[in-house]
Amino acid sequence: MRYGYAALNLTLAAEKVQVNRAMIKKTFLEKGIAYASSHALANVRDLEKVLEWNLKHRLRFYRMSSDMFPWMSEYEISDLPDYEQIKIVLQRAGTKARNNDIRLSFHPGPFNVLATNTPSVLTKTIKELRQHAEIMDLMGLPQSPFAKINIHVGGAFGDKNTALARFAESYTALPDSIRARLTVENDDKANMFNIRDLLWLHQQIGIPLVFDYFHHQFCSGDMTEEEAFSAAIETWPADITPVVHFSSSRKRFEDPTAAATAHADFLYSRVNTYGAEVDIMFEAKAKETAVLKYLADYRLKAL
Ligand SMILES: [Mn+2]
Repeated sequence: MRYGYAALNLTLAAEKVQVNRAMIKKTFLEKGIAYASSHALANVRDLEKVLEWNLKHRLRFYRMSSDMFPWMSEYEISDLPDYEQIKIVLQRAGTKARNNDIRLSFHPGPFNVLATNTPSVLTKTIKELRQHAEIMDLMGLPQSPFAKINIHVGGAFGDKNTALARFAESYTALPDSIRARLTVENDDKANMFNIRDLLWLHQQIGIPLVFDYFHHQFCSGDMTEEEAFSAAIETWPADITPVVHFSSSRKRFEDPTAAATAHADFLYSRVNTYGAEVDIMFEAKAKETAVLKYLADYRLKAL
């Protein structure tokens, strides 16, 4: 069982270790890819420091920031002036991950919609997914859902079946480096995609499903948590530990005025894995501090 968190490490951020140095579009247009390149190099160097910290605290699951390369949809990573150095650092980080059984993943943003019916959105989505896969390839991470790239289906517009069919069609045409890593997650809105919908997709194209416990409360498809959990983890290849997402309600535990779907800073209940072995991605706003508190609260030991 691996425990993980996403992108920002708040403890290290206080020491200016940062994996997502960004810039506004105007700055990017003025300063060009040389500036983006120096940010990217600084980001991947700090990725190494985050992995080192994670290892020290035995957190062997980590979602890398999609913002390591600012405005990457506007260029090719290999065109960056610091590409050779970036490559060396990424290789080193990937080797560290492999040698220490650290699982690394990505979760590209919601604007990546394989189910879109807008050709320009599909083109941009494929480029962005390809670049996520390229970073993983540079790190030497496996082309399998062990190094998963997780997305949502999106693009329902009131017609989920058509969107699922479009997703399947786009998926089938993807290059191996993306397709072999892609996973899909259940949504947090009743009119979006629940595990039942995604099971249909899995039957068509074989894509593994990431079960998000919190989302399931808003979009259950009339499945119990255990039914949805069990069905989702069975979609994974036998030799790869399934991933689940867990978070607590901000509204219920921290701020009654928060949106119902908002994630809390910390984690307020213990994950029920129904006896199965899974890797847990904690989506808590207090990041690694929330995970360490969770482990202490429930007297769990990360190995
Ligand atoms: Mn999630």
